Amino acid sequence: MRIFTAEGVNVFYCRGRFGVLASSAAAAAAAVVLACPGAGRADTFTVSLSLTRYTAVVHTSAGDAVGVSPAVLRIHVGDHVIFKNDDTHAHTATGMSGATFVDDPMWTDASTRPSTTIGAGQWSSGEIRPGASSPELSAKGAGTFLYGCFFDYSAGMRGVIIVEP
Ligand SMILES: [Cu+2]
Repeated sequence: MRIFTAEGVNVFYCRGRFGVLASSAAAAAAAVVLACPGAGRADTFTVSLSLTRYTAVVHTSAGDAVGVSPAVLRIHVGDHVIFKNDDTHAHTATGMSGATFVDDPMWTDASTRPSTTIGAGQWSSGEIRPGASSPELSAKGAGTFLYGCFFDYSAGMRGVIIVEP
């Protein structure tokens, strides 16, 4: 959620909606909390990784994806994501730049190093063993972020996370 103040008018943006507050900045802040359900509350989402379970090809804005559910996850800034391995061999969720799935994301061994945030460029859940889950990764900024499995990218194991303000 963000508050913009111009010419004495306070406009807020909250979970996909704009609103206007004509009161003072201090009162506006209090009003926004009431007007924006869930403001300041971070939600945690789980993405399941399994080439065995999710064989149906999902057409995303970035290209085709398999092995990830949901293939497109929509969250908000401040929310957290956990990747759970529901498969029989190890997977990762590793970030890449760009808006479409390239043929080769040019990952190196460092691309499997676990990070604490999801964002532009390189981030990763780290290697997740079958049945295990990654630590929580938090979304610090808005944007559309692509990722794939370090081991199974060429098999189409890919996903999209859309982080809204
Ligand atoms: Cu994999």
